[in-house]
Amino acid sequence: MTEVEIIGAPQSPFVRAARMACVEKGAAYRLTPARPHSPEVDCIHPFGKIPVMRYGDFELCESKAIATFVDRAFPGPKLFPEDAKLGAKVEQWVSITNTAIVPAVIPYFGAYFFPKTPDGQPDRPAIERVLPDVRARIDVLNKAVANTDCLAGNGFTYADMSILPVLAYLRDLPESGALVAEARDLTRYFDEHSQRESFKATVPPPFSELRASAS
Ligand SMILES: N[C@@H](CCC(=O)N[C@@H](CS)C(=O)NCC(=O)O)C(=O)O
Repeated sequence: MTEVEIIGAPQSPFVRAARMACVEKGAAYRLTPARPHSPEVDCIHPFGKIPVMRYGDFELCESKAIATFVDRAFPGPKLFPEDAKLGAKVEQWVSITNTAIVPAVIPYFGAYFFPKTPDGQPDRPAIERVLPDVRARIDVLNKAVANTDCLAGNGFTYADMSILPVLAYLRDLPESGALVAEARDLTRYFDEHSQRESFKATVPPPFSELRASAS
């Protein structure tokens, strides 16, 4: 049977979301670890971003496109519901995650995982600078799940798969972890969905391994 090949570093939240989509659909897949801008990525993504995907001779890039393909190509629960309103809500939240949440939290993650400090310690000035933005995103997400089990209605969809890998990092880092802990609804949301097999089966190795492989 043809396997989906997800190519990218497992630490990337986008790679994890694509892998979660495969697990949720029950689609056989394998992960080929690769960094952004490596030859195996550059030959599929015009800007060298991860994840990219191969299925037989079919190649694809961009995490949402990959999840959409997996959703349509395999049986199993819909990651993007057919219902017009629910489907649109999934698109809405994936878009918000990709355009307003990830860009705001990436500098915070970078200050911990790829600090440009002389001793390699977390970049405190950068952390303090971006914290208000991080706090605002956590507030938005807390409100979004206040009266619902999932981001788009009560069913688990690709909207949730997009945000959970980001939330996992926010939970793990000190300042954002404290903010998430105060955000009761978001904590309930995370605690519930982090029990899913797709989440547990895609826990990434630490970022330090990615740094070590680059040096
Ligand atoms: N819109 C892309 C974003 C993917 C993305 O930005 N991946 C990061 C790793 S988390 C990357 O490849 N960064 C390298 C770069 O932007 O040059 C997707 O959804 O797949």
